[in-house]
Amino acid sequence: MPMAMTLFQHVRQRHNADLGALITAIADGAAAIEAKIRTAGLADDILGAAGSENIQGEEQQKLDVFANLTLIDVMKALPSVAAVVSEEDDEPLIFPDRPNAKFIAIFDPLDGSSNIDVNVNVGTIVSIQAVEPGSDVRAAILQPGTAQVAALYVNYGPSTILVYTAGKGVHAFTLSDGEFLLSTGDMLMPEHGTYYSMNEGNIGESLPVYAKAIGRFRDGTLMGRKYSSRYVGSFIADFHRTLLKGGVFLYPPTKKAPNGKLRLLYEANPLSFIAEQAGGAASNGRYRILEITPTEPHMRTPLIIGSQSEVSAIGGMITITP
Ligand code: AHM
Ligand code: MG
Repeated sequence: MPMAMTLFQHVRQRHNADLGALITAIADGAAAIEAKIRTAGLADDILGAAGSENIQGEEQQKLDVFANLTLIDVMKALPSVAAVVSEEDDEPLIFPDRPNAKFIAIFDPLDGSSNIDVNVNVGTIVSIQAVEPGSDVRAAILQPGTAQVAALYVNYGPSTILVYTAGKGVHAFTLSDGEFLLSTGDMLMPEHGTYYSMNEGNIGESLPVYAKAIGRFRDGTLMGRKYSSRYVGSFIADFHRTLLKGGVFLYPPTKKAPNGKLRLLYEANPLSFIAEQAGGAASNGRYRILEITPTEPHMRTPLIIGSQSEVSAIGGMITITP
């Protein structure tokens, strides 16, 4: 059997060598994170809390810290990277004296990290934005998601899968013997699915229109068929299922999180880019996610993401709600 294409070969062939080198460096970091996750139960220094909090006031897990430092190390080694912005760090890290750098990498090193201790999927999410050489890097961080040149996530599940887009479709690579090999090219999200995915514990804490929408998924009056519920509580796991099976994932505003819980720059934007490239859609209930102009690097957004039909059906209910 011929050897499947590697990630670097794929990105270089369809895009360019600089982007290929950056995505490959991130993939190398992900392979190192994967190795730690696989043996987490055997090593004292990996499971559990690190004893610190990140900028969001969330307790950092030891693996959060490891994943963050690993990704920063691999990216900072590349002269094409002007800055990195991480969920785990208050301030962007801007690399001085790189006048020709053209990428800003914005990432959530280990999403769903509260699931690590119970051996449930976690993920890495990265958004890669363009920056004009010589321009103001700090200002360029706050661009709408349409400025992304690439987005990727890694799903550390039963197999470790990296899914990326750089504006020419969505492609998945499976980690095998330290190398990410093409496993599914040109992925398309089904036009509709059979699952809705939401933390239903929040249903009474959110706007009534969301409870109505969920009720109508359940009784079949929204889409003409009844939906089942699936919710892992790890965004990457919930999104990956939605990409493959269709349907919708939603994290609405709640009393505790009035702007939603998920972060625009390193959670909603990259996965919205991937969703759209696969034929799906993403909105905050009223606007397309990719057109929202961020006001700060850690800003949050409500999110409805998945197949076109379900995302627009919920959007339609919100629009007609005064
Ligand atoms: P994290 O970045 O701190 O891990 O938080 C994000 C996670 C997502 O993976 C997931 O979709 C969401 O939080 C689940 O939140 P909840 O537990 O409120 O349902
Ligand atoms: Mg996260």
